[in-house]
Amino acid sequence: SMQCFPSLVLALSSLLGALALLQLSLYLRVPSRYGKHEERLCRPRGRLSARCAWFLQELPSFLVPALLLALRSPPRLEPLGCRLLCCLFCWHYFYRTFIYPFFTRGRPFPLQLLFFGTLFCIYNGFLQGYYLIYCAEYPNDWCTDIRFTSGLFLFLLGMGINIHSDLLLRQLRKPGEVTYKIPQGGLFTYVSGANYFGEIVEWFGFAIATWSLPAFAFAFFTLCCIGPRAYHHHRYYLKTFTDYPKSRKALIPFVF
Ligand code: NDX
Repeated sequence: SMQCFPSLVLALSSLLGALALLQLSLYLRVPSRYGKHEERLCRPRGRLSARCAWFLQELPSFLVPALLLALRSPPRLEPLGCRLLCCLFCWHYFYRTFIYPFFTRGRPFPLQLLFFGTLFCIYNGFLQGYYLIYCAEYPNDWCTDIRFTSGLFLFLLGMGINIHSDLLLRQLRKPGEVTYKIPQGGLFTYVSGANYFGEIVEWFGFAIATWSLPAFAFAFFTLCCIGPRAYHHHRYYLKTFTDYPKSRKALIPFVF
């Protein structure tokens, strides 16, 4: 049966960090080409409905750690911290896989990015799940440690912001509509990328709660992936809407 190989965790986490840097260098100047940043607007070939695409792409991030957790033999019952943290990860991806796609009103998603996105979700789902189920060691009172409690608080806060902001974005469109409007309300009052801000807070919270290299690597990847995207969204809005709120920042309220 499977066991923990610390060098595998180190190698996969380092590669994730390297991918994050690659991503930063690729997408700082030009945005990743999906959603409002796709150049060829009406090219139906090579795209899949947003609903199918987000479902397929995010499914492995839920399935892989959930299976690792369920199939581990002998089942790991101690410590509680590991299973709890793995469940938090799965909980987010349960939302992203089974709830978010079924309500999205997004435009069809490019197949090529879908392919890489799916690979990424398999990779990261395996890394986070494998580490928590087979490698992580926590003292039995980890659940009362300040890292666990403050990390969990940030995770929940970020998740709340992320889900609320996803909802506000969706409500900007009627079903079938594909136009862009100025997001209003919630954290969009302060930043253009409120959903991204929530997601970043969420994964840094998760990293603090797990206090692990894989989770910090993933939080850093998230920052490098959607941080630049928030900036490109912001620039798009400023260019498109002359009445765009002047005080609004790109990603971090009052700062940037
Ligand atoms: N999926 C994470 N990299 C990504 C897919 C793309 O979950 O090759 C990472 C994720 C993948 C990426 C994923 C990994 C890296 C990839 C990248 C593609 C290239 C890149 C593979 C897997 C790559 C290397 C080189 C390393 C291999 O029509 P529309 O779609 O624009 O409509 C939008 C709508 N909307 C509006 N409607 C009306 N008016 C407006 N003004 C509107 N503005 C937006 O709202 C959408 O339907 C919806 C949300 O749009 P948007 O653009 O704000 O968010 P989006 O980027 O689609 O993300 C959706 C959610 C969001 O909550 C975000 O936080 C989360 O997913 N997310 C997204 C990306 C990555 C991620 C989380 C993470 O890293 N944790």
